[in-house]
Amino acid sequence: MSNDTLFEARDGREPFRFDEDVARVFPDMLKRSIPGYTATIEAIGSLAARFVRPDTRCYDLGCSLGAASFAMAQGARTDQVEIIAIDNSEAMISRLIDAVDAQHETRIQPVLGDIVDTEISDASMVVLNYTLQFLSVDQREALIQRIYEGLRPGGLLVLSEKVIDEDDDMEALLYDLHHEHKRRNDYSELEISRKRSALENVLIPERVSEHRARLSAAGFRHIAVWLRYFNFVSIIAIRR
Ligand code: GEK
Repeated sequence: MSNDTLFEARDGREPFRFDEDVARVFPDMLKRSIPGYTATIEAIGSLAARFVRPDTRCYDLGCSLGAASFAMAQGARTDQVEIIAIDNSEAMISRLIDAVDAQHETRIQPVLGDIVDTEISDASMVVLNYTLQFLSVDQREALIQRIYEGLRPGGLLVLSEKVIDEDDDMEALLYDLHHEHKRRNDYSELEISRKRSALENVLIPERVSEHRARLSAAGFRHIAVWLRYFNFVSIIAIRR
């Protein structure tokens, strides 16, 4: 696995893109940047064991290199499932195609596409692992609604996101703690601030209350935050 030294060279003035250079260092980048990332991937496997049903589909929306897809494949207690792994980054999808081939994981189907207009149907599990935050805010409601409609009764959505705290003082503290977390993971001050600039207006976090309201409005009646680590949360929602 290559180490993420991307922002030693990039100055952060170009908006962040999921290109070839990012794809090459991506596993290292996510593990060092997102507090709780490894825990979400583990939990997606456990949740798949409980929620994935035979003769249904799973969706990994904004799959990147497919970590959540492989976790669902390992956790699912059935071979009779299609795991549709969608991303609009060619660099990510071409690497995922190679990984799926290398591991002979025929249940995972990598798709190069935009999650804004992908059909979702017959789903027992849908994962949005740190992806919704990259859509413009006005596109989010329609996507959550389509996910709800595409889930079978009893189906599960996992939604992981960077969030803003409701309390301004706590937001400042959690922001600092995230910064410190990155420094402890060997990113320099310069790399951290350059990446922050590159993500400005690209990653748009919301409050947990906004996510809950959107999920409720779409029809989800059972919603819980199952993980929070500083300003990163993971939410589960079940369609009844
Ligand atoms: C993981 N879920 O390892 N359509 C499709 N893909 C998109 C779109 C879009 N409109 N917008 C962004 N993406 C992964 C990690 S990363 C999170 C997800 C992060 C894709 C984008 O190309 C990238 O691969 C992914 O969403 C976000 O569990 O980098 O913080």
